[in-house]
Amino acid sequence: MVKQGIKAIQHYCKSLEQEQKPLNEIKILLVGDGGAGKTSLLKQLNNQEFNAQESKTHGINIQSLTLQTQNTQQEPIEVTGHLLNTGSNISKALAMTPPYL
Ligand SMILES: Nc1nc2c(ncn2[C@@H]2O[C@H](COP(=O)(O)OP(=O)(O)OP(=O)(O)O)[C@@H](O)[C@H]2O)c(=O)[nH]1
Ligand SMILES: [Mg+2]
Repeated sequence: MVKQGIKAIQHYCKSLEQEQKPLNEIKILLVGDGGAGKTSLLKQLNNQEFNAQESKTHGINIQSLTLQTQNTQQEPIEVTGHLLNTGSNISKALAMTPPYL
């Protein structure tokens, strides 16, 4: 392409721009004390049944859900949410981790 000159490179860059599409994905990290209700909140968002005897979460669980919303032009779009649900030990470790890491 370099041999073809600057015009060919500009044309290639322009074609890349046209192929760009928004990902429409968000990541949400749920942290909090053990028993705070993180898993229950997640189940509620996922239309799953509430369990008064919910077992403790170990490590990190990742669940995805699709949300219907609108973009800035008021057009309907789908956004995929990736919810990272942490157990209390991971929550504590994250709370002590500097935010720039
Ligand atoms: N009444 C009521 N009880 C709740 C609510 N959310 C959670 N609970 C109670 O609190 C318990 C613990 O909730 P979890 O969702 O497991 O809490 P968690 O933050 O995920 O806990 P870990 O996984 O141990 O970190 C549940 O089993 C319920 O008994 C709520 O909105 N209302
Ligand atoms: Mg939990």
